[in-house]
Amino acid sequence: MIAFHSPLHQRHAPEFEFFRGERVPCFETPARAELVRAELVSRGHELRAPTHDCTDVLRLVHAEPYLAFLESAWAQWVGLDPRNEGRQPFPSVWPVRTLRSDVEPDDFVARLGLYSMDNGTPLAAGTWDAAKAAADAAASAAACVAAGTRAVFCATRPPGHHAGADFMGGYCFLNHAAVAAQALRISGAERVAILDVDYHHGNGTQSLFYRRSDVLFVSLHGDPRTEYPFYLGAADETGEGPGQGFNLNLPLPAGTGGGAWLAALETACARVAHHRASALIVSLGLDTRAGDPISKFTLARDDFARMGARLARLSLPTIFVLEGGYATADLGAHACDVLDAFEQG
Ligand code: SP5
Ligand code: ZN
Repeated sequence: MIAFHSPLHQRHAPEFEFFRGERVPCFETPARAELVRAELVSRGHELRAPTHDCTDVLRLVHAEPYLAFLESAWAQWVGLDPRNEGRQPFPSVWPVRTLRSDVEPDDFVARLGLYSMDNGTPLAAGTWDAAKAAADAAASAAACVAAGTRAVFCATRPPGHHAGADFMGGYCFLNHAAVAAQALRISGAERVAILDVDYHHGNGTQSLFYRRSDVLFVSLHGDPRTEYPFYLGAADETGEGPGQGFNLNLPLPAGTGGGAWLAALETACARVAHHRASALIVSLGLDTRAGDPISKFTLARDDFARMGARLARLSLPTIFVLEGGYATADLGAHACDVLDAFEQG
């Protein structure tokens, strides 16, 4: 399978995040994409650097002020104090209900809060370069599929599915799956489906397409009553206005194993098939594996090949986009098990 990857992904390298009130090393590390890249090479997949600049598509997915903030955020942070070069910025205040979110404060940390959904998404010097390269990979993958390629994988990081029109969150900055979907629409696909199999609900992707019927969003994830991102992902979220009926959430309890997960995948695939899409985008989170350090499903190694085989039976041109997955040592194996089974299916 063709796999897009850039050395720029390594440049997003924050050191720590907060976990249970303490600083801990980031779960979302440069090593993740490197290990996936290495496994792709060893299994004979074809690696390519991104070929397309996604800028025009990015403007249709994300709000201009958010893009402007994100692109210059690190320079602004260091501009406040040269010693900030060795410090990570975190938001500490957010415009929740009753507060205004239509005015950009001058204060940097206040603006960071305006454009963040959590304090768990650290920014670093190379964040923009890494995320932009991942969005370029998504646009490049869409170009491949539009030209007739059966399947493409974006071996990219940071992940993207928690990022919305004007906010970052959940280790995500730019929504690459949404970029791929929008790029496919521009290149002539009338209907596109996004299937999100990450452990965490893809709140950003859902929100971007919630009022649209051309892009179906289907997600299997940990029940938000107990799992991140908590405030979106319930089964009664079915779309709004013209998008009514084009959003399907299948929340599953923490502890769900391969059998129940694959049964839910069957329901998800039936909905995708019904959409009669001309292409599929899979938000491929691999944090569903038993033992993932921040997630609570218990899929076994073999379940990833089963996933790939089932997705192949949809018989759709498919773009896989890497999302989460923090059991880093097995990440490449899990990704390639999905892709290899897909290609054999
Ligand atoms: C792309 C993706 O997978 N993002 C996930 C972001 C999750 N951020 C919240 C992490 C908090 C972990 N809490 C886990 C408690 C385990 N005992
Ligand atoms: Zn996740």
